[in-house]
Amino acid sequence: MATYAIGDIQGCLREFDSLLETISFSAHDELWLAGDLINRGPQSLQLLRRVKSFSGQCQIVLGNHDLHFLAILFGGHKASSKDTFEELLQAPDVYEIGHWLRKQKLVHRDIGHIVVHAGIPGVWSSTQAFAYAAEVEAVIGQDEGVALSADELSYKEFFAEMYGNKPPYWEPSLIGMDRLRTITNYFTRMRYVDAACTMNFVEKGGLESTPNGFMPWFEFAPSQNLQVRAEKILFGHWASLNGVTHTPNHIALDTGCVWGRSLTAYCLETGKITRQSAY
Ligand SMILES: [Mn+2]
Repeated sequence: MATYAIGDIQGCLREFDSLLETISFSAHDELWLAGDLINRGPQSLQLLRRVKSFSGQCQIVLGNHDLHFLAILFGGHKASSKDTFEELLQAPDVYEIGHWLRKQKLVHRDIGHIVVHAGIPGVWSSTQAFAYAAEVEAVIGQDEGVALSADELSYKEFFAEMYGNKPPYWEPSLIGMDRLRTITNYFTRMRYVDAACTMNFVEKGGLESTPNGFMPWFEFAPSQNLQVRAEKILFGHWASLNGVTHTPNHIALDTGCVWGRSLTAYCLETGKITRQSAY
């Protein structure tokens, strides 16, 4: 039995299938998917149907593109001209898929590893990160028709108000949608942060193009009252890193398959990396 983490598939079903074949993925193995399962690539609908059929042996964390689809389906937003999941939105099973997808997590942890789409800010311990993720997961994964108190948000309200870059940094005193949006942005959109762990939402380059006053989130030095994180972090989202972080405890899984490069599988037990070139 082995556990494999795979980064941003973005609808690249053919490469995903080929990669599973190369690693001889079997019914005894487990798959961790680091989010952005869909969008920009060609087969979002078929990819989600395939992954949904694996549910017993697959851990999924949500990425910004997955949340974007949910915000269109449940939050009243419109697709943009760059989106490629029109077939998914028109599918007869789109609501079944959407309700299943919104029950997935933002972070998952096991055997000394954490998987997350973008990252975990250095101002949070792992325990805090899981508690904050649970606050968002409780809202977006809410059971249909559940009775809410006046100060509780529904999942539809969350998806309606999800977009935005503010507040750009964490404060424990944040409440309501500002709090949930900031938590969600750290887990699903973060790349560079400054010394106050303020997110930079503009730059998307690699390590060599780090903007002045910022650093990659995984180089943020935790404050003295935070323990050094015990787990290795597996993350996607940042294709321009092309798998390179220069730190042994942060594994970048997004190697830009949808941009014509490759899809990466990382074996948690052995550390072995397997790549499938884009077709
Ligand atoms: Mn992403």
